[in-house]
Amino acid sequence: MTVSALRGPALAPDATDAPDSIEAAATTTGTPTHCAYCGLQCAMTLTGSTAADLTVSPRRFPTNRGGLCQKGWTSAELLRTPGRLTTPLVRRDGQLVPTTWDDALTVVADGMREAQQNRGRDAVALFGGGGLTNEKAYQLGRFARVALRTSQIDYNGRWCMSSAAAAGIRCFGLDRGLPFPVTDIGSAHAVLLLGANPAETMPPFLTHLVRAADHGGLMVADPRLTPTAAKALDGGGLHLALRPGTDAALALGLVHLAVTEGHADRTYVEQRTTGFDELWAVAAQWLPERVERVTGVAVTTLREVVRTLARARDTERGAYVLSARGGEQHASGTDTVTAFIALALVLGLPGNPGSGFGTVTGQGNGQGGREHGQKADQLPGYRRIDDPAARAHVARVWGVDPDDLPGPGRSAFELLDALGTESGPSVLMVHGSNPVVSAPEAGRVTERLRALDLLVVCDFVLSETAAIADVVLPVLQWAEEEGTLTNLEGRVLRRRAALAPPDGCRGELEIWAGLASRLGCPVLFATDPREVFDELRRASAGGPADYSAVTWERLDAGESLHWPCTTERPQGTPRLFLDRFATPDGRARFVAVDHQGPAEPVDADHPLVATTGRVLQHYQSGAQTRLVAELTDAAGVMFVQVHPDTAAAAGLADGDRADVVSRRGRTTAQVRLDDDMRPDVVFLPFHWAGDGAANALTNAALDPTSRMPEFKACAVRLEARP
Ligand SMILES: Nc1nc2c(c(=O)[nH]1)N[C@H]1C(S)=C(S)[C@@H](COP(=O)(O)OP(=O)(O)OC[C@H]3O[C@@H](n4cnc5c(=O)[nH]c(N)nc54)[C@H](O)[C@@H]3O)O[C@H]1N2
Ligand SMILES: Nc1nc2c(c(=O)[nH]1)N[C@H]1C(S)=C(S)[C@@H](COP(=O)(O)OP(=O)(O)OC[C@H]3O[C@@H](n4cnc5c(=O)[nH]c(N)nc54)[C@H](O)[C@@H]3O)O[C@H]1N2
Ligand code: SF4
Ligand SMILES: [Mo]
Repeated sequence: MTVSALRGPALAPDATDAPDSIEAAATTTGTPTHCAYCGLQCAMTLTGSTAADLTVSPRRFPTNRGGLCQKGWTSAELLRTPGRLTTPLVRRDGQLVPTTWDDALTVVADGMREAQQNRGRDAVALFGGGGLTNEKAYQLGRFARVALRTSQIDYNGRWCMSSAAAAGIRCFGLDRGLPFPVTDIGSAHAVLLLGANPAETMPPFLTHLVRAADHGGLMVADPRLTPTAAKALDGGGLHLALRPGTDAALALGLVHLAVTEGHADRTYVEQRTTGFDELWAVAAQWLPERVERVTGVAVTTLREVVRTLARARDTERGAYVLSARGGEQHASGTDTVTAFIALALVLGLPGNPGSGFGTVTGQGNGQGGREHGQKADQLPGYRRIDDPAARAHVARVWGVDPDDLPGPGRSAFELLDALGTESGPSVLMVHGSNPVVSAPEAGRVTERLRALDLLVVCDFVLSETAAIADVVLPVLQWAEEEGTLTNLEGRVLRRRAALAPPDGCRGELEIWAGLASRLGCPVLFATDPREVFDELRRASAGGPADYSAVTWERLDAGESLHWPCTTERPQGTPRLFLDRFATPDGRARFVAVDHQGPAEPVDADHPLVATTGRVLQHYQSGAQTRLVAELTDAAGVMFVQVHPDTAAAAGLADGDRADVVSRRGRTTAQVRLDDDMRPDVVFLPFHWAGDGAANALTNAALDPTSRMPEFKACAVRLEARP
């Protein structure tokens, strides 16, 4: 797609500079809510009373300023898709057949009980998602720890934000993706985007980059010339076409230049940080010429990046460093983000009004979803499950004995990889993820899923994972249920029901309540989201992500509330770290990390680096967007983006069908030639299934801290298909 395409349909006609409203209260003319998909959580109004006649119109809101992307515009299609599940399905004689709710829940509860009786509590596992509302993410964690008393719960945020989160906690003492409102970025004259392609992944986000782009200050580090990088070049900014997996070297080289060329903010480093000397011992080794050799980014470009950031800072026009999945989804992603933060710290950006460091959260509730306890090592309020004080507090709210709460469980890939093994769970229930398509080494994961005694999938469409399940429970979608989400800025939003739930479908709160009572759990599970939210507020009180003063009423009245929002801080905290960081001494930490590079080296058999990512029209595993005709028509078929010389060397021309082959699998894709590609890199989107699944190739090498798999670099070769 071209950059000009984004200026047209991606943004609504009313995306002007008029002031943005904050949150809207419900009106009689429609239901104000937020998009079904990504973490920007664009505001929209839904009009109509049935799925068939529901229409979407964009609503002014700070994050989207009246804009929506093509997925947002077409989001109502999913509410009326013929592919909608409306009856529970149970596998009998090899076939998924319709059944009653009572039967399906009995099959699930019996399977869970039997597995736990025979093999212990950890025989049952749960897998959640960053798209679940806050209430569902919270209740899923509670269901695991209280009703099942299993430690085996994790979620797809491990694929997404875990490295950024780990680095944020390590360096700032707290993880909130953007520690400032997204609109702050709009006044900056310099923005360095590291592995982010918002032109396709969050088009309305571009409105916040216009000023930087117009001043030649938009800089994009991406192996590909993406529409975002093209926008930077259009305005006189920079594209750093680095080799995949070399971001840490890039960051350390930029730190080196900031210091040696006199751009470090020495007062800030002295007063607001610790650990600079240790980090410098590493960064001093990253001479610009060495960085150029490793990354492929010219020394002159490196110098220009540092100068542009420092100039914007010095003239008080604002400079931001923003990270997304490109640099993060690696086996060394936590260290890479740590190095990005070191760059921001040496320049004195974080915790200064008008400048800063942030990571761009991806999923609709990617922020809230990582705070409320669906993570293996976590309790609500972003507390650690191995902290005795946290256990005591949460157990009190839940009305259970802290000693009965399980400890930390396996991380997402380790959990999926253990399924159906002797020591691993034999029952899995999935909420809001499609791992057959989206997990790393998806072939291996699919084998593990098939080895389960009981796979239960809750979804509203028959995803590839639902299709191999033993029980499929049809749940409600975004516009059919009430809830809250927390967007990429840590702002809590109301998602509202615009439609009555379709016959035959049930909300997940109701499903967990039904299972808990069938399992004989003496503790009640509320089914009203508002009641669950009130309990979540109490459970989060005193934790890092404290929601105690966020009430449903305040959200409904249109207040904008960023966590932490407490009785001491009832207006919430749009900007974090202005006075102190969330570390014990209030200072941000430089941590001495070094460049490691991709886990898997290229060799003669697999000479190219494959990286993966997204296209504008498809969302994630594609289970939802592949059902929307307008999106599938525009996106076309599964492709591999290749430099013409690389294709020619493999005997391939534009439009040919090729196999991309890694040490783990093979993916079939249409060749899309692109003169701007690095000849040593190919790119594949991961939205397609079956033969076209990019995750047949990827490498599940895990980051030692975050347990994030290496989605963004594996060694491959191209083969022409006969
Ligand atoms: N259309 C669309 N939008 C989405 C989503 C979607 O599926 N579709 N998903 C949402 C979610 S959950 C997320 S997490 C976000 C993700 O949002 P982004 O992070 O913007 O998306 P990606 O395409 O995964 O990766 C961004 C870029 O990283 C580049 N890249 C690859 N390898 C490297 C590397 O080693 N270093 C660097 N610096 N860059 C590299 C890729 O070429 C790609 O252009 O998008 C959200 N928005
Ligand atoms: N190769 C490669 N693989 C990747 C990535 C990459 O960049 N490259 N990115 C990774 C990232 S960042 C992410 S976030 C993951 C995402 O990948 P997945 O975890 O597979 O996420 P989705 O495709 O969003 O899956 C959501 C499923 O849940 C359903 N669903 C939506 N809302 C709900 C709900 O409220 N309840 C229930 N029960 N179901 C619901 C949808 O219909 C869909 O079938 O993919 C990861 N995989
Ligand atoms: S940018 Fe994200 S939230 Fe906004 S309309 Fe598109 S998918 Fe929805
Ligand atoms: Mo994500």
